Amino acid sequence: MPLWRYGVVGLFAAIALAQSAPPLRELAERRGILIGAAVEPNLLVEEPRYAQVLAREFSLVVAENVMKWGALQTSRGQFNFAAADLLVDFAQKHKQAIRGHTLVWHQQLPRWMYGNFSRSEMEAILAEHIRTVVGRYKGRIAYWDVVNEAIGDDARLRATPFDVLPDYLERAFRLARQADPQAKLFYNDYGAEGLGPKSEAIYNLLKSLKEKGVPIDGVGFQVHVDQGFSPQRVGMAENLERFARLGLEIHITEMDVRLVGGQPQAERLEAQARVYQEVLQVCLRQPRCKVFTLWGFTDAYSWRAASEPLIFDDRYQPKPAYFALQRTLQQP
Ligand code: 9MR
Repeated sequence: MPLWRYGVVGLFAAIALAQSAPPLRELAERRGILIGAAVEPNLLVEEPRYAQVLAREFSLVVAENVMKWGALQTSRGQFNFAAADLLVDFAQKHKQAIRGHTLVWHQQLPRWMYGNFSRSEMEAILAEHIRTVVGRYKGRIAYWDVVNEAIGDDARLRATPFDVLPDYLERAFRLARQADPQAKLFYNDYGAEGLGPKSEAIYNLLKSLKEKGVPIDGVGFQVHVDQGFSPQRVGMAENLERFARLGLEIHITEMDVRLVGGQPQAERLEAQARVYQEVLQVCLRQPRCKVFTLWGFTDAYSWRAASEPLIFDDRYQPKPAYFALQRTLQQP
């Protein structure tokens, strides 16, 4: 029975144990993977505890918002890198790898992007953005989410302001490759963890990009789920395997697990821990799965804070989900 089940004393014992065990990043390194978290750089400055836990536990960081188009290029041709730079400097200081998120997405675009641009204007806009952003961090960002969520929940390509450029998807990958030949380039999406029409559409898209020689190195599965999620039920291992067979590297990119339903809190936390554990196991068993990233790390600053989806509570105490990851990384 897990220690936290033994009330307050057990909880403190569990915390002491967690703190005496090596941090997650060290355990992950032994298993040949990186463990990551999404970050809001202002908190690195404002909240010492946030920075401390992030540096101790994680070997990869990704910007939750500050590297999105709308944050970087608020008006055309004017780039604001202050917050993104802060994150990159922090990561370098703490020997953390960096995921860049994200170059082409239909959301969080600045208003000016909705102007009626001609094909050649859009060509120039896309090229300038990717060259400027990827070029700035050349050699420092290991992975870029070049394209995010291009396939809708109806398994078809979404409508975006980029559509005036029919080949915008492959063009974005080629531009990113030119701007930083060392960075590994990813397609990233949610709701595609298991077998189903959406993951099928993504599979077909990436397969055709690969066949055309488009420089794409990997696929990111976000895993925004709730505590009822079962990787087995949706065929997650089989799904990842078919992407692996395309020669793609696989990352878990944005995992969080919402608490739902009316069970007692202790049971909900245990169910949440099981979901984290099972998804990590799927990753560890897939030789091409190299990165396991959470969308934040403390419930205090989750985009879904009310449903407590992360592995530290809002006072930075490790939750059962933390211990589940710790245990799973230690299992042979
Ligand atoms: O967590 C991000 C939240 O703070 C933003 O308001 C939101 C804007 O749409 O984006 C969230 O992050 C998303 C990520 O960039 C892409 N995948 C889904 C994430 C959760 O919505």
